[in-house]
Amino acid sequence: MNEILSRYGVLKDCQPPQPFGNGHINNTYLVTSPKGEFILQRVNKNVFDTTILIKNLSFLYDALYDYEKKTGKKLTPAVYTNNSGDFHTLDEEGAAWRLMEFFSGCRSYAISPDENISYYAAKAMGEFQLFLNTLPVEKFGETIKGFHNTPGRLKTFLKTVEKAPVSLKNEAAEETDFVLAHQNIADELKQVLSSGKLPLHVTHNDTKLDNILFTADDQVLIIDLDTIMPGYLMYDYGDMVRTFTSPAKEDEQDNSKPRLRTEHFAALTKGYLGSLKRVLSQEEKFSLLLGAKAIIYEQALRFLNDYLLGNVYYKTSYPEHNLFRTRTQIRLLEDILKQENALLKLINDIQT
Ligand code: GN1
Ligand code: MG
Repeated sequence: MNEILSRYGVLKDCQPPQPFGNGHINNTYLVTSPKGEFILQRVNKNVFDTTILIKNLSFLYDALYDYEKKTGKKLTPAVYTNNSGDFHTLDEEGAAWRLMEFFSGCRSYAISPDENISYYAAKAMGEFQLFLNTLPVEKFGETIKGFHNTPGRLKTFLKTVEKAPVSLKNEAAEETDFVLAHQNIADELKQVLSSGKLPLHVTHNDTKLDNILFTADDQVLIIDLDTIMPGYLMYDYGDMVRTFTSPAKEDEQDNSKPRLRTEHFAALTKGYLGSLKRVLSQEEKFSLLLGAKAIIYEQALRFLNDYLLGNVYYKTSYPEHNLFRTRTQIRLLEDILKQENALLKLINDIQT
């Protein structure tokens, strides 16, 4: 790591980096030097295509800094260039590192504590999307192949089930049955996407609540830009529904807790639609709830898939971690399915 640190002038005489944050994929550190505090991050090269990621993000950061200058609005923490003038530094294993601005006293949330947080977080995500809408889709490659291809995730899951050890399959029997019984969500999605009516945009694709920072001086900033690639708005909306509305942590073990809090659903919808009202098509608006169902279903599939594979993708603290995560997704999805029509009406009636 010293080799990496030495590439940044602002890190001269820094103290040893300290692990920071709760991301499931990358390694993040807080570094203190005489010049201040910084966030250092190593991108997981087993998950992301590093070459595509560096290309996407170099294009994005240049456009972003122009946009921020023009609009006077800061959207994300700044990224420092290294002593060769690049945003990313490769280590000897070929993994990309980056150094970012740190905001002392800033907050992020695993559970939304009140409706204002849900509203302002979604509003900021909508404003970020207005910037993403200025970018040409064809400039962006897929940093993870088929990332939000829900039918593709289902196929992968079916293959995993065939090969998984019987003991794990038995533990996860109920959850597997649920996933198999709800394949219609993937079918509905296929149908809507094949109609060709939904425009492909550059989207964030990982809009969970703790990827949104609230700084001490009331800025709301978007982080975790590695999954920015072509996608559909409904997935970004959907991941906000998944992570803002439940009063339970993603890995809550008490299965009576996950549910959809209607007031948070309304607040985030108002915030997101408020930012995007001038650019959102009618079809996109109709697709939003499907995005929530699809991404929660997909997330259940992904956690369960990882459990059956022996926990190879997400960071876990104990063997059943991914199984508990699967259960919270299933509970939340069940709650949404029970009130689908009311939620559709709510989206439709929101005044922005
Ligand atoms: C991962 O990196 P992090 O923790 O922000 C994952 C998301 C999942 C999320 C579930 C690249 O996000 O897709 O929705 O965990 N990121 C990747 O909490 O797989
Ligand atoms: Mg994150």
